Amino acid sequence: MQSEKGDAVKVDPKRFLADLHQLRSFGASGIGKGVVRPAYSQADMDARAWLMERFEAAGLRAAVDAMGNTFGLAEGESLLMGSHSDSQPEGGWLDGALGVIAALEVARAAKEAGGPAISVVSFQDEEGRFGVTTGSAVWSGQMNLAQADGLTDHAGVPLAQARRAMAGMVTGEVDPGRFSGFVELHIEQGPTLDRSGEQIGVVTDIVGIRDMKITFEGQQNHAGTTPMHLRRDAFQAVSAFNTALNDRFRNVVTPTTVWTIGHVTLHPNASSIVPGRARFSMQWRDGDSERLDRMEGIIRETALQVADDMGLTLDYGPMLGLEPVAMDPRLRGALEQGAARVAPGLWRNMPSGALHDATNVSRLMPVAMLFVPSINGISHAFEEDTDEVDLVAGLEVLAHAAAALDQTSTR
Ligand code: HGY
Ligand code: MN
Ligand code: MN
Repeated sequence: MQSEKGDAVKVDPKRFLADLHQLRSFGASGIGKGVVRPAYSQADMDARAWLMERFEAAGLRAAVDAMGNTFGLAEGESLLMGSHSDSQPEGGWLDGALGVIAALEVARAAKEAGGPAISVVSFQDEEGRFGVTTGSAVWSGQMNLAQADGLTDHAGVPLAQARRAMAGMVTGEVDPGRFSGFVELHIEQGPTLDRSGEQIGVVTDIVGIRDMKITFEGQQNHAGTTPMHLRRDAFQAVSAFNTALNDRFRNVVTPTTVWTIGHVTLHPNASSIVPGRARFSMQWRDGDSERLDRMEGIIRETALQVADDMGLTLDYGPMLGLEPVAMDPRLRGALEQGAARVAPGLWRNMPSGALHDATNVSRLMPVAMLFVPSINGISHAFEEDTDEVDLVAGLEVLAHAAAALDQTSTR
């Protein structure tokens, strides 16, 4: 009997949780529930092979595109649900994985109930080992495959080389035209819901991002015999740049603007050598494109001034970016209805400070997202976790939305 509009698809929380823990076993770090499952790693590919089996067992057609985006396809037109199953170098067990397995459970339960048609996706390299949400960026046309192939990870491995490991799994391209929209369940990865004691966040919009590499080149030298005033020390340049930037951002940023220098490589990275080269990641995020652009100008001016003042050269890598995006009102409304049913008085509308594949997918179709709390607001760390009762609540809201958005139901 097909689910009626408004009532939820009848999901099986036990089966959902069992699959979620099974996915965690691929790349388990052995520290807490953490995982190490970077894009195209063996653990990532094993997890995708397992997902393909689960998709087929759920009556979906498994498909993998050239980037390694892994789909479970319902027949005909369907609503797409999912997220990503690759992780950060030190990842949590739920970041991305929750959305993929919750989508699988809703799709499976819907299939068992005779509808609605739900397809599932696990995008590749959402965590940006190579870029910024690379798999969905290529699928959505935000960048082409050749551009993606030219991206390299911090170790200098080109994406073209990394994805060759998955070549045997590729079945062909998946046409976005078969999907009526995309809904992504994700952990909040921040403190809001955890602090408020609420269970569900219905996302209003996703911030924009800019991400680039900056290199200062000075003079490698002896750490004992080189007087401080004669040094052209690349680390000192990064330090001076960071101090100046924090000061110059003061009148431009808001309390929700963020910027991060998360990866720094010093060359030759030795205790007794003045570093001649420093290459670092510069990333900033905000809900306003204008502000992101203004921050870019300040970053470039400040880097140039530091290089001039300290007698170093300056080089930029490619800048990658995504604009802020608002969620689709109709899909968001279905999530709000579900939240009100599942967690009355325990849900809110909120922006996403984290980036998600939904940003890219919004170029192709209506998208919406919902959050469940992250304990202590921690994510991108092995300690990332969420109470099981909240995981199941998120699944049930997704199931409500699937029924509410069902195009074919008569009522
Ligand atoms: O960085 C992000 O916002 C996402 O978790 N990759
Ligand atoms: Mn994620
Ligand atoms: Mn992440």
